Amino acid sequence: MTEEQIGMNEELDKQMLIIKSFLEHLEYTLGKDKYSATAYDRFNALAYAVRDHLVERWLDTQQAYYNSDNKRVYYISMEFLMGRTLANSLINLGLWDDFKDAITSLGNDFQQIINEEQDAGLGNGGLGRLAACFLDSMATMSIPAYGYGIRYEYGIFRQHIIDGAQVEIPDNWLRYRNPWELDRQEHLHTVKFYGRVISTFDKNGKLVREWVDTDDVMAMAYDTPIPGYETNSVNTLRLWSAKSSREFDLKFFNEGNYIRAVEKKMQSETISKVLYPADNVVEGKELRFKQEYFLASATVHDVIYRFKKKHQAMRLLPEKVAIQLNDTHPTLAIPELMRVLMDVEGVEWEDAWDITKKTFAYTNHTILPEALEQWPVWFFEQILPRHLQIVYEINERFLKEIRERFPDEPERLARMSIVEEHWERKIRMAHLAIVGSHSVNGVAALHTEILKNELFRDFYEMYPERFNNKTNGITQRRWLKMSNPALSGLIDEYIGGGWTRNLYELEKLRAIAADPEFVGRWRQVKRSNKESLCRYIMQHNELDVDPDSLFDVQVKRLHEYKRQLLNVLHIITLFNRIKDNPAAEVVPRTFIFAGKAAPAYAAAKLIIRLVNAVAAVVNHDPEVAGRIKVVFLANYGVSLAEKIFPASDLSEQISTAGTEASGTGNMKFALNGALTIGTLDGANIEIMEEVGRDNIFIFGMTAAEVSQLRVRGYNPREYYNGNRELKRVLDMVSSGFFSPWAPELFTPLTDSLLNLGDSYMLLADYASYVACQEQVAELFKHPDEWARRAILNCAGMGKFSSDRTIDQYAREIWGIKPVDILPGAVELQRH
Ligand code: B1H
Ligand code: IMP
Repeated sequence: MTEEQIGMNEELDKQMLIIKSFLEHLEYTLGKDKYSATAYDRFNALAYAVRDHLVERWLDTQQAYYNSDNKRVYYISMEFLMGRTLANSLINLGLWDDFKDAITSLGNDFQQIINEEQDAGLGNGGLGRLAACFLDSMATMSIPAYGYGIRYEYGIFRQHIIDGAQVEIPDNWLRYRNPWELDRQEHLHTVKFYGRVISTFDKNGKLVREWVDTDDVMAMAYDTPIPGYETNSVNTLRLWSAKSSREFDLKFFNEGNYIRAVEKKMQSETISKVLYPADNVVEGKELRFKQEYFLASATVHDVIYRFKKKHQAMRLLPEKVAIQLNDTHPTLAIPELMRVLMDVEGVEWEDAWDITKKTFAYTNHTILPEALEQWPVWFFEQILPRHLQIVYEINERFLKEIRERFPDEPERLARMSIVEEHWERKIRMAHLAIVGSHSVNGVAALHTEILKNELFRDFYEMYPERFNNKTNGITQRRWLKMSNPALSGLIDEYIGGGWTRNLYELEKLRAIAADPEFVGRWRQVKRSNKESLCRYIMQHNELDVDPDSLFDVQVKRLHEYKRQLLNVLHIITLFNRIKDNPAAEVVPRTFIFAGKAAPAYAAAKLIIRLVNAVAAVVNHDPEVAGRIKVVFLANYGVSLAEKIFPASDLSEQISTAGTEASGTGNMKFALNGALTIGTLDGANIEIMEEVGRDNIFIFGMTAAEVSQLRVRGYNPREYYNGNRELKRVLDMVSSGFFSPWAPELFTPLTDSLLNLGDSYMLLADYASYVACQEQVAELFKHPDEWARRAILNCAGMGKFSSDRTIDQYAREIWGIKPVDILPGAVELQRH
């Protein structure tokens, strides 16, 4: 046989093995034959076949971590927005082509099977997706890491748009099987709630606390393997599910009330039922508080259990364990570790506190006041009485420290106290997180400066060495290689595939950004991605859109600070200009929106209705003649995002400066060759630094100007009265031009701008936004120049790989080194 023939034979063998595995899973795991198998069965059979490839590396990885005994990191987060897993796993394993060919050869539509998978939507938006990107990067970089979260039975709701309004449908994603998870019946921890604390003395005369008469809930582990890209490392995402404890409440039995006893057990399982669907807003509900403690407690148990397999002395904990808190949501882990160290392990306060501070690090993701967690003291009194004692003691010692450091500034005590004393007493979770950690980081340079100089200024003055920045990033494996195969293929052809592991290699594109052949190919790719999105829009919105029009896209959670409404004001402005002068030359644009509003957030839901109402008018106006169209795509999530970014020309990142901590969608757009129109907010600033001021459309006030204007006194009416186009637009909205059937429908929106202070200063930025959009339109008339700048944007994205972010966390916060996983090295030991 020739070498070529041998190669072909090996390929065939590989394919035969894949086919065999797929068919066996269909038959033996799922109990189906080709007659009874549904499309979803085929997806599951495929997923199991892929999972089999992960398991060996997974066991090897875990064993290698155990043997090396390197320091490990625990990333605790209330949210992991993973999206789909199948295609991503195949790409990370390097098995995409083999599986595609094998499954297609059986007469299946591979893409259709992939589309059968449900999104794992266990998160709201950026914060949850960041956690998912971090998992990918940590595995790719062979960092011994674990994700810890909650296995919500219902993820983020599915959004339907009915008569222009959002309708929420429960996301019962576990109703069908989840082939990626393995339940770990043996990893079961008891989480205590309620009860009371008794103090006694042990035989040495030492004061000991016992937390008794508790209501217990079991936390059961479900593990999902997280494969790295082109590596043997497979890490673990462990999600906790609430199960009732085995002991029934004897009281009910004695009363003969068996059903009541079972009911009570069932109630405890509600803890992991549902994800709270508000992004950047806290809902101060008791169930949420219990969820947070449930995650914190089960995870701390697990950390200690694993640590103790190798070590006895608790003071070694910070040398072996780093715990990263994804915002304050898991901060109860701090008093929980203190409790376990003292009440269970017998460690003295001073040592326990030293261990705790060295172990924990806290990431802040927002400065919005409505998103800063403060839990009523009475929640603690009832639900976590022992933790309240501990938090009080932490606070007393902390206040003493402040008094010593700043003896002449008594006002500092109230400002910095962990306990907020006004009206209802509350625990400020951010203060607890800062005091109990050795590191506090923001998620973009500007955001970290705001933390240091404004929100946490007092703390920065006291502990300057704790504060540091870690600008967010995204994984290029999912957000370019997987979701935009045409563009990644083109990039590979010109500069090779090294960018998948080192995103800075995209810099090589700079040299060919004006190369006519490359630019031509680049434009073809964008055009064909836009055509697929057109087909999607036709299917879902029954709207015909022009793939040659400028795709102007704002996709993200609906929130007033993100200013989708400012975008709408611009659309109406263009509409008016066309109506005034139908013959004028207009650059055709398709405005694409997508995003979910928190179910209780009335203003955000009304903005969705306005977008759809404006769409109804604009899209069918004969004078507009299709030159501008407005589309709201329902049910934005990871999978829809993967379709939209590759097809976008213009990325809208228009939050009021100083409000968006970082943003990560901004990075995904630019990586896929969209130009950004944005304010100097969050990571937009760093994107501008990387791509160059000439290659981004910046408008509006800076964060400093926003603050100054607020201090001077902001009067939105000045802008309204001073700008005829703006006045006309707002008058149309408030007078029912877009809602003749209910003329007052949208007045709450104009009221909030004109009469309630326009908190996010849309009116102040309107003129500058509209002018900037004129520059956008002008540039779009020169498609090669547009493409050149888009290429330079892509070329400048090196910094925004989550690999870079994770490398900085690992070196600068965790002190953790990678552990190389040699394939099969430990296999012999295992058997
Ligand atoms: C972000 C949140 C958030 N910041 C509270 N804060 C939540 C706050 O359920 N809750 O109670 C949920 C989410 N989410 C986002 O984090 C920021 O707004 C983005 O700017 C940032 O890019 C992202 C990741 O750092
Ligand atoms: P866990 O994450 O602590 O459950 O452990 C995961 C992996 O660590 C196991 O699958 C083993 O590979 C390794 N491991 C844990 N405990 C032991 C042990 O006692 N001996 C050898 N390997 C262990």
